[in-house]
Amino acid sequence: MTPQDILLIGAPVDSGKDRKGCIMGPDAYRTARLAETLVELGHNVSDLGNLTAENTDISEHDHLVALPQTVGWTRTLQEAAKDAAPKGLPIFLGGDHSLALGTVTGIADHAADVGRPLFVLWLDAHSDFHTPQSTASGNLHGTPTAYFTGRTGFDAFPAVNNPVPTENVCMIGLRSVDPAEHAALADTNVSIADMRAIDEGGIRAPLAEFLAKVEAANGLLHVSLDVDFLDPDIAPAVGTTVPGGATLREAHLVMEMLHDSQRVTSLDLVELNPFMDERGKTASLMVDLTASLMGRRVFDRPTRAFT
Ligand code: 4U7
Ligand code: MN
Ligand code: MN
Ligand code: MN
Repeated sequence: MTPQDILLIGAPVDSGKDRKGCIMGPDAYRTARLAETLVELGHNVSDLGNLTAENTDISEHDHLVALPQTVGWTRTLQEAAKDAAPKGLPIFLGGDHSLALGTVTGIADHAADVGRPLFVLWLDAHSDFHTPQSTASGNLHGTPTAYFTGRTGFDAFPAVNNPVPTENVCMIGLRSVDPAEHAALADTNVSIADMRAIDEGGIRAPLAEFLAKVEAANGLLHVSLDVDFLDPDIAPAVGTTVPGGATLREAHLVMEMLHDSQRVTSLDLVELNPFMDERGKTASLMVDLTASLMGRRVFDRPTRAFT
């Protein structure tokens, strides 16, 4: 396994929705020994501590929850991502999913700087493809994929200089997509493996197809892992549970395939709400999944496996 320089960046973003608690996410990952686990695998790990959101002079919005704070976080995280990407593999410790408004656009600017295409793997129960106009809840953690693919309507946010083409985005695990998102996604080339597709054909095929595209384009790959990708029985530490999520084995397989691809260049761990956890089990599971992504194997595969 090739040792990597990993940068842990705490992003205690809690402005993307009404229910609070994701502010504790970064420290829960530290408590669950994320850094030590990655060091034991042979990586070089620096924990850069927690970021704080830039202040803005934007006013509160009638419908959108905590708009000024989320715009501030977006600016902060864009800079942090752009800064970190040339130095190693950043892992953004969330924080809710609105942090991806900043991380993905910052990484996209870095990709443009180095002249490589960026691909995004979105592991989530939700597509998060709302615009500030289409969201019924007003919760901005439901909007990052719309923002970083360059949909309009994000006037209060920084302009997106390098939108990620929709054909470079793959969503796996979907099982809660609002009608407005559904209609908007139909006009795009986003690859989607919803839970029915996974039930019928397995989780391996859609991921393998996407990874082949990343490989063929010599792309950078950003992975955004929302805790609710996982079934709430194994990952209860989320605000709103959506039943019928990925199993432990499916999730580890995804991570192991990502490791084998050697393509992942940045990662978000998002939506962990430690206040809702059961004796740290979700935080520990997220650490285990990150370990699989970074090269941990349950056992070395025999050279002559049964076929
Ligand atoms: B998450 C939702 F209505 N679509 O817009 C909304 F179902 O980052 C949920 O994926 C958004 O957890 C979920 O509020 C955002 C809802
Ligand atoms: Mn999400
Ligand atoms: Mn989600
Ligand atoms: Mn959520």
